[in-house]
Parts: sequence; C-alpha cells; structure tokens
Amino acid sequence: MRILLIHPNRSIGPVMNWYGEAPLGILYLSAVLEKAGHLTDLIDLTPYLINRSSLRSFLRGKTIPTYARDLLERTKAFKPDLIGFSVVSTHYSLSVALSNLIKESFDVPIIFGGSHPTVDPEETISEKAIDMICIGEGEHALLELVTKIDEGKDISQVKNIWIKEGSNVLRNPIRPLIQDIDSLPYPNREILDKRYFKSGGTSFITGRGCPYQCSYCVNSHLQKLYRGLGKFIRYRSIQKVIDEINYTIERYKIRKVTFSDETFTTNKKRTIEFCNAYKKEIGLPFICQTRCDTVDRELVTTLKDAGCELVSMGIESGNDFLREHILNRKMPRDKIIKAFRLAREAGISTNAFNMIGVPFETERTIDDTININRVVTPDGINCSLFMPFKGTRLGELCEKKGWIKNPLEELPDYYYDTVLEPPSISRTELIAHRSLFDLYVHLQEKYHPLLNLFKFLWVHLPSEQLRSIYGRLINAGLRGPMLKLAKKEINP
Ligand code: B12
Ligand code: SF4
Repeated sequence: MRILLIHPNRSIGPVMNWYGEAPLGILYLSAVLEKAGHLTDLIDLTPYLINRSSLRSFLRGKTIPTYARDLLERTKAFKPDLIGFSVVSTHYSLSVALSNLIKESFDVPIIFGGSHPTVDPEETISEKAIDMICIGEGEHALLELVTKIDEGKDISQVKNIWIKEGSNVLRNPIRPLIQDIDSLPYPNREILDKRYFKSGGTSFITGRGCPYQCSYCVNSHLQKLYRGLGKFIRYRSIQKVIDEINYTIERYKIRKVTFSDETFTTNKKRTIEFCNAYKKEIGLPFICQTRCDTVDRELVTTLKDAGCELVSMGIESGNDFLREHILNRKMPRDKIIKAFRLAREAGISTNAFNMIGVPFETERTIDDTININRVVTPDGINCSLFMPFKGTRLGELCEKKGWIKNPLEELPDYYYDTVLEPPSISRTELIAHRSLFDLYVHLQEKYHPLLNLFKFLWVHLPSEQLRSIYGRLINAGLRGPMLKLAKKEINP
C-alpha cells in the first residue's frame, strides 16, 4: 500500500536549523511500514514557516496558501491509499483544514495519530474529514491496519484504532505498550526533507516514557492510559542506539547528535554506561535535555567526557508554590541552582526552560522566575507561555474555571501568545513579560526600571494592533542592543 504521512508543523522552523530535531514518531511509523513492504512518503510543512496571518486566512476559508496547494499536488502525484497526519494540539486546526481540503479532491481515507488524538479522541473523530484515529503508540496499530486493508480483511477490531462506520464510531481498546523497543527498525530518515541535515546533526531516542507527573504534560495522561498495559519506561539496548548512530553517521554524514528523550538522565547507572560506550564508539558532540533533580557531579562529568555540549533543563517556575504544587514538580530551589552550577563547572553549556502564565501566576511569581534565572545564569533562556493541554490536570482545571478565552487555532505557538485569561494576570501582561523575560534576566538591575517602562507602555497601548507593532519593534530593534549591553557589563 502507499501511505502518505503528513507533519503539519507550523512552529519550529528555526529549531529545525539549530538542532536537526526530526519528527521521530513519523519516521518510526514509516520504517515499520516499509519493512513490511509498503511505500511511504512524508510531506513536512516545517520548511514553509507558516505564519499566523496566512494560517488565519486559510482557517477562515479566505485563501489557499502555497503549502496547501503543494500538499494537494504532492498527494495527487503520490496517489496514496491512506493518509496519516501526525498531530500535536497546537496544529490540530491546521490539520483539520488540510484534511477537509484533501477530501474535496481525493477519495482517500485519512487517519490522525499523535498527541492530540491521544488526549482528545472524541473531538478528533467527530471531524467529518477524519475517518480513523490512532490513540497512543502507533507502530503495531498502523501496521496491522494497513496490512488488513491491503489484504481486504476486516479492520473493525484493530486495537488503538477508532474507526467511523456510518454514524457510528468503533472505539477499540488500547494494546499493550511495545516492551521490546529494540525490535523496532531504525526510524526511516530517508523521507526527511534534506534541510533537516543542514545543521549537521540529527536526533535519536534512547528510550520511551518519563516517570514524572508534571501537571501540564501529556505524560501523566499516557501513564494513566497505559496502566496495566506493560512497563511505561522502556530503554533501548545501548548497543542498538550506538549502531543506529553509526549507521546514521555513515549514511548522512552527521557531525553532532541530539537526544530527544524527554529526560535523558533519569536512570543514572544506564546513562553512565551509555556515555562510556558513546565516548568509545561515537565521540561526536551531543546535546540532551533532563531534569535538575537527576543531576549530580559524577553524572555531569561523565556527560561532558562523552561529548555533551549543551544540556537543557526545566526550571519552569521560580516560585516554589507554583512549581511544587501547581506544576507538580517536586524539586526544591537549591537542587535547581545546584544542577546548573554543576553542569557549568563540568564545562557543559546550559539552557533553561521556563514557563509563565500558569494558573495563579502573578507579576510577583514571574519576578521569582526571573530571579532564579538571574541566580542560575543559564547560557540559553527559553521562556514559553503556559498552554493548557487537554488530558492534563492543569488543562482540565483551566477548562473548568472558564479561563480558556482565546481560540487555540490562531496561536502562532505557545511562545508568542496564550489562550488563557486567568484572573490573576492579563494576557497582554503575559505576552509583554515573555518578550522581555531574557532582558530582565541578563540586564543589571539598574536597567530594570527601563524595562518596566517598556512593559507599562506595552500593556497600556489602546489596541491589539498597536501592541503587536510595538512588540515587533521591541523584538527587532531593542533586544539586540540591550543584550549586547548586558554582555558588555558582564565582560567589560
Ligand atoms: C522530541 C519532541 C519534540 C521535538 C520533535 C517533534 C516531533 N514532531 O517529533 C521538537 C523539539 C521539534 C518538538 C517540537 C514541538 N513539540 Co514536542 N515533544 C517532543 C517529545 C519530548 C518526544 C516526542 C517523540 O519523539 N516521542 C517518541 C515517538 C516515537 O513518539 P510520538 O512522536 O508520540 O509518535 C508515536 C505516537 O504518537 C503515534 N503517532 C504519531 N503520529 C502519528 C501519525 C499517525 C498517522 C499514526 C497512526 C500514529 C502516530 O505513533 C508514533 C510511534 O509510536 C514529546 C513528549 C512526548 N511524551 O511525546 C513532546 C510533545 C509531543 N511536544 C509537544 C509540543 C506542544 C511541541 C510544540 C508545539 C512546541 C512548540 N511550541 O513549538 C512543537 C511542535 C512540533 C510538531 N509539530 O510536532 C507536546 C504536545 C502536546 C499536545 N497535547 O499535543 C508534547 C507531548 C510535550 C508535552 N508538552 O506534553 N517536540
Ligand atoms: S519531567 Fe518533562 S516529560 Fe516528564 S512529566 Fe515532567 S514535563 Fe513531562
């Protein structure tokens, strides 16, 4: 069979260039299908860098943008028997709009898989253009579905798959998690846009699942979904990962590696064994992400020794109450500070993930987050606006309280805007805070009154349009010189 996979991405163009981080879920699906003799192709919208206004006009039916026209052209040329969209919540509306467009011209079944259908299956399957959805892990489910379609067999009982049958929906149960993830073939990077390799690197996963239960993350939903269906945390054998990296070096000439595991160092013993093997057999520089509370001196020294250049760690909120009780990240402040210090002392650059706009956030709690970043002084600062995803405890709270006010489909992504209007702080204040966040962290306190003035003006401008122009001016004109000034102050 011919299966066309679609990555309707609209938010991470620059990330693609920096890290070469690939949509591995799709590549695993492709590998499994091709191994069984099917043909796959990928349409990846990442290179189009879809902007907000083009998206808005497409969603309102006013225009058919280039990426949608190209998608129709490529669908026509590939002649798929099945189309699969891989969908995260922020790209759901775009995916639905594209599916509607496809259905106007082609009589081909469409299946949605990925995080969004997994956390919100009922809404997804209710869309007219969507014939099937896949909940959770997709390799075995999609292969079984495709094989059965191919052989003309009954597809009504494929586990993980929900199927429309007239006005009825067949809701099949979930199959156990794949326990031996070594049994999966390497992700099929052949279908990736060649631009993914421009950065000189690509991404790998050494295990699946995360043991923590942060209240804003899809993981806690997955843990519940899979209760009783096998071990949730699964690791690949070290040798298998090393073999895959070696194969990828040979095939794509990569010179650096990104590990996309959610928490790369959860299991210290295994991480150390892995790093030792990696150093001996690969030796390329790599980056990874993890939790501060898994880090100690021995671990960071081993990471550095193996070639780790950058580790990203979540601070998320600098306010102890928000972090520990609202975000459910039971991690004392001193552990966070220590983890960043240890990484720096080991010679590894650090990147901090922060999130503002969580329920009960106020100006004061944002100050706490700025302040902890000023203490930690990470090399890179990443600040996003909290997004209340379905299936998460915080998402449910926001929905129940009626705080979700703005349409999700019009968000560029969760860096620049939020769907929330919590009573404790306004959306405009959050957007202004996010934009000025790194300046507050990097600039000396004597400049903070100036930043306060920028923020005050931002919040008090009379219209959304003026605020948006002002925001762009600050980002384009001011950020560069201010950051230069900050560097000069630190390094005169
Ligand atoms: C690595 C990663 C990234 C990487 C790579 C992204 C990618 N597309 O793979 C980067 C950094 C680029 C990234 C970016 C973003 N990410 Co991200 N990311 C992850 C992370 C940590 C791991 C993903 C992964 O590779 N898992 C392993 C593979 C094997 O699993 P998988 O991708 O889920 O795919 C399996 C199934 O979902 C299913 N499946 C997937 N697609 C399809 C399609 C079909 C047809 C079928 C049948 C099945 C199927 O089968 C696959 C194989 O088993 C997850 C956390 C998590 N727990 O998933 C977050 C996560 C997916 N990301 C998330 C978000 C929000 C984003 C961004 C929107 C962030 C932003 N503001 O830019 C972007 C969107 C990018 C995009 N369009 O995918 C959220 C999604 C939440 C939600 N409710 O939708 C997650 C769940 C984290 C969270 N906050 O909870 N991300
Ligand atoms: S540690 Fe990261 S991946 Fe794990 S539950 Fe928390 S936010 Fe999700």
